[in-house]
Order: sequence, then C-alpha cells, then structure tokens
Amino acid sequence: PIVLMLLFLQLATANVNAQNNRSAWFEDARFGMFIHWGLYSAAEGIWKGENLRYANNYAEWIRYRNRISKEEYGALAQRFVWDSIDPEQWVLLAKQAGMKYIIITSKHHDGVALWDTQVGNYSLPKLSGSGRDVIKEMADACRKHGMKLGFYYSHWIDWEHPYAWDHNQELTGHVTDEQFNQYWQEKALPQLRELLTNYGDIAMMWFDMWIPYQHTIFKKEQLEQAVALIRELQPNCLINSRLGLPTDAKYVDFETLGDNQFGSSYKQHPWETPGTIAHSWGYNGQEKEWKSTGQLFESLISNVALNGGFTLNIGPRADGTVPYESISRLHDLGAWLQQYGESVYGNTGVRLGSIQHDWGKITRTTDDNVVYLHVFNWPLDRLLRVTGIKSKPRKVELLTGSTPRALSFTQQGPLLHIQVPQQQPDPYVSVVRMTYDQ
Ligand code: JFZ
Repeated sequence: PIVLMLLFLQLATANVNAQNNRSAWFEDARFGMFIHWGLYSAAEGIWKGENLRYANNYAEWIRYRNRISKEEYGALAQRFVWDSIDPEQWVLLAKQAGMKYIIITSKHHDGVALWDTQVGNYSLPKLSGSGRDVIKEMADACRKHGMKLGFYYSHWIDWEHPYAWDHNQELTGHVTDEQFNQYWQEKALPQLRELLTNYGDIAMMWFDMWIPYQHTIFKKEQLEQAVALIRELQPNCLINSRLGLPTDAKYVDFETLGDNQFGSSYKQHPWETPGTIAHSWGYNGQEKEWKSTGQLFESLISNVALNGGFTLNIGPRADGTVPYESISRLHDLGAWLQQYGESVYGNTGVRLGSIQHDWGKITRTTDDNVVYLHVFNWPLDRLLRVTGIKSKPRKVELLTGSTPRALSFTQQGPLLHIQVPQQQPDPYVSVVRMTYDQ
C-alpha cells in the first residue's frame, strides 16, 4: 500500500530550485558555524574600563559605540597572541559539532580586513605586523577537513572608509552618492575580487544589510555589480539575502532571517537563521547571556522542521581561544548529531499549518520515505500524539543511539498514538523514526 501524506504532496518539489541547484548542498547541510573575529575581539567588549554605552551590546560594535578613533582602534591589533591562534582548531571544532560550513567575518563593520588585502593598509596582517593571513589559513584548513567556507563581508557599513556608510553618519559624516560610489568602486568591489580570487572555492558570500536597498544609499546597479563579480569568479558561490537586492533567484540564493529570529512558517526557498550562543557575536568578556544547550537544539530542529538551517556563532578571543561555554554546547550538539544526524541533514519539514505538537517538531527526508519526531518534552503518560500526518507508517521506532527499538502505535482518526517507554533515551532530544512504504 502506498502511504502518502497529503501534506507531502505539496512538498514534492521542496528541494528543487528550478533556476539553479547551487544551493542543494546548503539545504542538506542545515547546520553551520559563524565566526565573528576581528580587532574588536581584543577589546573584549570593554574600552578603557568603560562598558558598551549604547543600545545593542554587541562587542563587535565597540569602535562605533565608544567613538574610538581609527588609530586607537587599529592599535588593538597589538593585543593578538599569534602563537596560539590556529584557525584549524576552529575548523575542527565546527566539524566535531556536526557543522557543514563555516562563515567567517572577512571584514566586519569596522572595515578591517582579516586577510592580506592589497586594497589599503587597514588589515589585520598589516596592523599587527604578524603578516599572518587568517583567511588563507582558514581556507587551507577548510579544504584539508572537507569544510565549506563562506565569507561575511560588511559591504554597506564600513567605519574605516571616509565615504562608506555609517548608518547614523556619526563617524563618517554625510556621504554623497558620488562619495559612496567611490568607496564601492575603490574598496568594496576590489576587496570582494580578492576574496573570490585568492582563496580557492568559496561556498558563500554572506552580506549584512538588513534593509532593502531602496531604503539605503545603494543603487541597484551597484549591488548588481557585486552579484556579477561573484557569478563570474565563483559560479557556485551562494549569495544571502542581506545583500539588499530582492529575494529573486537571479540575485539571492538563500534568505537570511534576522539575528536569532527563528522561522514561523514553512518556507519553500532555502533559508537560515544566524544565531548566537551568547548575546554578543564578537567576544565579550562580560557576557552574561548564554543560551542553554536545549535552547540551541530547539533552534536547530525547529528551523529544519520549517525547511531552514541554523548558522551558530562563536566569538573567539584575540588569542584564538573559544570560550568554554561555547565549546561545551557545541560538543553536546555534535555528540547528538553523531547519533541522530539522519534526522537533520538532508531533512526538511512538513507543512503543518497551525498544528503544533506540544512534545516537539517533525522533520522528514526529502524522498518522503522517513519522518522523524523530535521529542523535546517526553510525554509523562507515555503516549505521543501525532497529527497533521494522514496515514499509518509501516513501522515506528525509537532511536536509541544503538539498536532502534520498535514502538507500537494505533491510528485514531487523524490522530496517531505512539506508545513510548517511560524513560527518554536522550536527555536533550529523543527521536522517533517513522518509515513509510512508498
Ligand atoms: C548584524 C551586525 O551588525 C552584527 O554585528 C552581526 O554581525 C550580525 C550577524 O549582523 O546585525 C544585525 C543584522 C540584522 C538584524 C539585527 C542585527 N536584524 O535583521 O534583526
């Protein structure tokens, strides 16, 4: 008997993006690492004993927040401890965490290039005198360990260039269209060219402008120049929606939601949420808001259940070390994915409309053969109630990390009742696998 969920019918083409299949790997990956690392990492969220002054508490905004001069800010480069900086360790950490790609801040809003750029002198290798090109080291380490690499590039805000955008125009003053175009032509585009030329295959360019270009100083043609450059130099490179152009496959390969903003409904196109373990993206020595491991599991799985992904940030210190709080959570996520990754990688979700299950979230493989119930809240009465799914599965099993355990189930109208043992096999998320005959 052919078992088909009505809901699945609508989804038969969910992962097929007719215009391109550049993003196929990204839709399978589901989980990646963000790395915010730059001069701000050395300030550790505090400047001359003063805490961050203004609204957002992001440590990577310290130059702006504390109105630090370009020169004083540049001197932070002296605080880097090169002996212990080893980008390969970040790659290995991502790998252990079960992450499939890494996005690193090649240039954040402060305008400092992490690589050995020939466009100006404001780069970490030059300011520190180390000569170390961390982007090159990342590219090599990623290649060595089979990790996809993407670059965050702040194309809009750049507090270093006098003609770039500083949204309140407090550091750069008023910028005319002509001046902004000068920044664009003489700094941004040439730097993008370097990044796309000198570091091998680049999996994605992650831009960071969270409002449509019409509300910015950008002209459409300028952003189209960036797209053309990327398509020319790296035809397989993905572009995220924060470039500012409309979410059209011509320009944008995947949507980036707001920071730590999780999906609220199933989306057909590829998307991801950039998320933090802490509050700040860049390292903040006074960080007080660490998310729980359980929260991070829920974020990842909830997104997959809506056909999305999760890019989780670490903010290493200026000596390259990663806070223990991040490492411990990444280890827990990685250990779980090692056992239950079949329910995340290559999975999508089910269109449930307004249906919510109090126990957790549902994912499915894109071939429709397997459905996974991710149980965050183990039912005290040992009965898992599932709805939104039309017909009976062939078998239902509880994944245990070793041999799956068969579960009995009954169908009562639209409701499937699955009997589970008293004890949940996993402290974070237990997984019930439902297999269908197709
Ligand atoms: C931006 C940056 O300003 C920040 O430093 C960090 O790099 C982050 C990943 O991106 O901040 C944003 C961008 C978008 C939203 C909020 C903060 N948003 O859409 O809600």
